[in-house]
Amino acid sequence: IGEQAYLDLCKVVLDTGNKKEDRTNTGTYSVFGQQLRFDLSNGFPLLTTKKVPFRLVVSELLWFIKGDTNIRYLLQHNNNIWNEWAFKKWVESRDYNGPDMTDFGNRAQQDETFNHKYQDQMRVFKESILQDEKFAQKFGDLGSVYGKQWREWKSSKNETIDQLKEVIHSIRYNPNSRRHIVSAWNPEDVPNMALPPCHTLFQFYVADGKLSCQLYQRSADIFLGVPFNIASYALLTHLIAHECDLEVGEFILTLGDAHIYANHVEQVKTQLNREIRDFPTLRITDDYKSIFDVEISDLEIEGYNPHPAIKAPIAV
Ligand code: DHF
Ligand code: TMP
Repeated sequence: IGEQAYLDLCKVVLDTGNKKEDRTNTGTYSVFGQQLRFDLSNGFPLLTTKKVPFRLVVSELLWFIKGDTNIRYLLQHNNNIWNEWAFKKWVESRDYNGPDMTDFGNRAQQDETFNHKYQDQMRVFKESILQDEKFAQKFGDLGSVYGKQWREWKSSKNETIDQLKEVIHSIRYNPNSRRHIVSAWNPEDVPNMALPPCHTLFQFYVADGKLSCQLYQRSADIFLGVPFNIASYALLTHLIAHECDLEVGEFILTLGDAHIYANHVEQVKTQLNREIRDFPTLRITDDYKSIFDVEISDLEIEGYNPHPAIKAPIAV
């Protein structure tokens, strides 16, 4: 339960994980099929054994909720977590005429000269997204990713399905339903996404006046992605509970391929040597009407006293 379960999972993966090559050519230690549970009434699950930047979790979740798939909104909120996947589309396009950026993720880590060139191009890219609306439309969009599937799933009859609105309606008016599901995995659309959804499908459950949520995550970068995913879905559960006048229950994270990248092993070992602290508390200001109107300033985390951040390269 809680943060200890996360650290235990890290240990299991380091001790028993399969050594497995992967799409990014980084190499991983991996296990298949694991579950973490968080009692949301026992504090907000923002990990304390390293600092997890809550403001980035918030702006990413509000971006999903808006149905936005363009990184421009994230950049406007100084959130850089999706840059590499939009950048990749740009440098592979005909519009790009700078130095060759093939395999930039790995080369930037191995070759200092190349890294400077990469940083320069990334700076140009970010400025163009922020300052040039046309450019942003063309190269800031990640395709039919989360926001699109949550809010505007296109049916074969060309209707639009707002899964998030519908699930909130069913939680409120038919709480006992076993069909409170939102799926981001749209097989027809997967080829049109910068990255096929890692958090694939989630389900809500209401009992005893409490709202619980379970997420199926097909692929889990345990060191970088999972701490964000836990906080993000815990926050979503709080927002929907608040909207439906429910208390919060549990967040359950079920993992498919749960992996630690080979270049995160030292960082994970550092984290495993740290003492767990109490989880912080989430405060939602009471003046917003609906989840679709929530603003970043409506959400605050109190009593967060984590160990320092630990840097690690992300596999692209
Ligand atoms: N690819 C991979 N290989 N792993 C991921 O976790 C991942 N996550 C994505 C997109 N692609 C991915 C979206 N979510 C960071 C965290 C979550 C995330 C993307 C990136 C990240 O780099 N976190 C850093 C801090 C970043 C910052 O301060 O800007 C961290 O230390 O938590
Ligand atoms: P894949 O598509 O080859 O599985 O690569 C996706 C990588 O990103 C994988 O390491 C999992 C990680 N990831 C997360 O852990 N959480 C996330 O929210 C996202 C978007 C990605």
